[in-house]
Amino acid sequence: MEQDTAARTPLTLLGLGAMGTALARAWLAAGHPLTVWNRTAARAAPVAADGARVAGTAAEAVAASGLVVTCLLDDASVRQALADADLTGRDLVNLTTSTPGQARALADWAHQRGARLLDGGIMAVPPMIGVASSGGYVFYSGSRDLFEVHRGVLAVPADTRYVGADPGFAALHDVALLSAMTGMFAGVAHAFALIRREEIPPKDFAPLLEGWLTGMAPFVHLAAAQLASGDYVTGTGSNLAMMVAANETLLTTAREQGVSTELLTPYLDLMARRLADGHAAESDTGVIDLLLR
Ligand code: FVH
Repeated sequence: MEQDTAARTPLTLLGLGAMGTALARAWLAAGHPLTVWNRTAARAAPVAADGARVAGTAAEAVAASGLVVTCLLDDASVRQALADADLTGRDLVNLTTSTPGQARALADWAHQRGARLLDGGIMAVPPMIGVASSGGYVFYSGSRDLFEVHRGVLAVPADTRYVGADPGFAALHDVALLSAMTGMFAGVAHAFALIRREEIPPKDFAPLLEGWLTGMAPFVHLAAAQLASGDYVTGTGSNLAMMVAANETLLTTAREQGVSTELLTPYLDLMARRLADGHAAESDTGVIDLLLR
């Protein structure tokens, strides 16, 4: 995180939920003059006590600063909040979780109303905001020049990662990482379910899970190299023929332990399909091709 003490940019923040409040506190702590608005006015009281100016309406908040950040529930709430505001000449930074398509459409919508838009995807939870060592960061996409203009103030709450001129790219990176996390959580849920009825303390099992998942994580680099070359065999240590055979053990163990296989079977079925298509010597990188429609 950076903190440009020489230039304390005034800015407006719409949205004081858990994340918006954390962002507000970080900017106030760094000395940036901050105007805030929240649909439920009472939620502004804590940041007002920290020095934020509270606007009565979203339009009034937008009028207060050239840089306007939105951190609201979803795309629809951003459109609603900005509906009556004059966006002429404003630089909007949308930190609301969106789809790539929503981000692109919002950039067009903002442009038609005389504003420029950067879209962001927050890879952090509220306690990580404003904490330099937390590892949290925010993806940004849209105009590189616009990003550079506001880079200093945007870097106050969390590190920044610019990922391209396409306004949808921040959302795409965000959702891709969240999707991978969802798959990991599904695996963790299944693993805990397998041991749940045994005398294995979950607290003893948790470090084993963490270590194994951490050890397996570098597979992403093999997958990336294989996708780049189109050769899914070179570098493969565990081939599909072996893994599909081993998958029977995973399924049978689940049944023995009285655990549903519903989290496992979608992925195992794809592996079996790829094997049936004649790719026994590959890693499971080929499953990625089966997902593309
Ligand atoms: N909190 C988290 O862990 C994640 C981390 C990654 C990024 N997400 C995204 O950040 C956006 C905001 O999340 P949040 O945690 O602040 O969410 P809430 O605490 O539920 O606050 C929601 C705010 O949105 C306002 N709001 C909702 N609907 C409307 C509307 N129609 N018009 C205007 N404002 C609206 C709500 O206002 P109120 O309920 O207090 O009146 C809150 O300010 C989000 O995209 C996450 O996916 C957070």
